Amino acid sequence: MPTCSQPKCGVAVTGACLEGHEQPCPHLVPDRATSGAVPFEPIDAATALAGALRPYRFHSGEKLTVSEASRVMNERAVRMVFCVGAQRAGKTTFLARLGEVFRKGLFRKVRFAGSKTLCAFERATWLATIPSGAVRPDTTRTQRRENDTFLHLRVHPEGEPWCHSDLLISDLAGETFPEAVASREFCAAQRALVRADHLVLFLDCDSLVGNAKRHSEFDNALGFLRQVSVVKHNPEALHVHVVYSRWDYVARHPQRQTHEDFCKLVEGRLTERYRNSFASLKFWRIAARPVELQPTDAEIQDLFSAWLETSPISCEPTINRITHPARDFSAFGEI
Ligand SMILES: Nc1nc2c(ncn2[C@@H]2O[C@H](COP(=O)(O)OP(=O)(O)O)[C@@H](O)[C@H]2O)c(=O)[nH]1
Ligand SMILES: [Mg+2]
Repeated sequence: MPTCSQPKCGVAVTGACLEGHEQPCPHLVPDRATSGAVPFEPIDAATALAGALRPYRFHSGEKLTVSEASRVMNERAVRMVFCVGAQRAGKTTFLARLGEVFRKGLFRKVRFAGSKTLCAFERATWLATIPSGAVRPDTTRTQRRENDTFLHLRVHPEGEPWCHSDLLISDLAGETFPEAVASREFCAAQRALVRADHLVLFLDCDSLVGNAKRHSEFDNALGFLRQVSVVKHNPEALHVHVVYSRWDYVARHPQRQTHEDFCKLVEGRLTERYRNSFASLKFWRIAARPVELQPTDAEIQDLFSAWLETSPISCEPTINRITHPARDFSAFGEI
């Protein structure tokens, strides 16, 4: 419908000209849709249909499921990190701290380039924030059903924004760690472990400084590494990082030296036993949320950088993606 340049004319609504012109009125403004002022692109029906049918996946922001992680791995090369240790060893807090360090731009050499799981990172940090109302910083307990779910991080080296690296990080619920130590079948069923490039084994310093728990903490580490060396198809490609977590329990202990010596002893025993079983075996001292001290951010960054130093498994698919693989959840290898 044409409109009129005269403000009081109702021709666009009623069709009646204000000045009574029967011929086309000189004040009329042509209808843009019919005048050809903005031409429409003719749309090929096949293209339109293909565009409409192509799925676009939105993520909830929560941890990725196995099939979502599988899709990410199918699209690009990914490093898989598997964190394991006793309940309350500080695994989730460590991951929350990683997210915080990135969010605050504190990382020295690496920059944040995206994450499909920002809500999950926020959730891990929430009870340490003032708005949460928690009396003191805490972390919600990781549930058993969260096993084989994944945090996602995409980063790039400082000054090289085109050079992306993707990481998927899984955190075994501490309540299931005793099962992992005791049962080979349980370990073999953890897809994050079977696919992992990096294993981060947490030894809780709160347990290491106590006579009652220190030996079982060490035995569990030995036992778990034994299971890993059996269930991994290629343990010699796995990088193992042993983290003395909640390190402030050692650092502010009156007998600090005694406990540091015990950690050295553990280090020696594990190295002697597993040096040749894995691609590498390194030890870290980390306090992600220490009492009265600063988080060991430098050590946390070094551990993260060590994950990036290894090459990711290439995802160049030689065959079509297998939508329901039974064995290989990266979905482009075995069925
Ligand atoms: N003293 C101390 N406490 C910590 C540290 N990291 C985490 N925590 C606390 O230890 C508790 C258990 O941590 P969490 O990350 O849930 O352990 P997870 O069960 O291994 O995931 C929480 O109350 C944390 O606030 C640390 O470096 N030092
Ligand atoms: Mg946890």
